[in-house]
Amino acid sequence: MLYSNTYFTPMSNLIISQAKPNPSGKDRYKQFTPPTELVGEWVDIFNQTYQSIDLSSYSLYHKAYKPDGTSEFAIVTRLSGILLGRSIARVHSGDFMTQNSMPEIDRIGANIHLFTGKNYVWNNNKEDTPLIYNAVTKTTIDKATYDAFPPDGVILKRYGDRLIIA
Ligand SMILES: [Ca+2]
Repeated sequence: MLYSNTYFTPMSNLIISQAKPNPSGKDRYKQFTPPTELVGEWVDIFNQTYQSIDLSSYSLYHKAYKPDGTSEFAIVTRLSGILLGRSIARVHSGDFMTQNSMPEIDRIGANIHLFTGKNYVWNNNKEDTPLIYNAVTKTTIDKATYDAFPPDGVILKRYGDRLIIA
């Protein structure tokens, strides 16, 4: 798996390496959410170590805003599966989809694909912060923030503690 070492990488075993928080297209058509657009909303988690990691100890969180404008971290999904060393797990919104059914941009660049089973979750009109939490040790493993209004269909890259347009 190609992974650029030019990214700043904190000394955590798992890091948020990329995100595509705004799938290309309109996202919603009245009540209908096209599955091939929903699967295009994702966050990549990179195993920086050379050992396999059991992801079931970890959960993915994001910044949820309340009506008064304040925010708090809310769980997106519990993770699952074994992530091999130097490999990437892509956490997609929506239900399970075979790789053959995914648009190429959402399929390539990841070793395993996980699904939240939920609707869109990553904020578009406000900043958001994917965060990896170890529920066993009760520690935050890594987090990275992107600015409000991420461009349509763009993969944000990790730089420092941010996810930015490369
Ligand atoms: Ca969109």
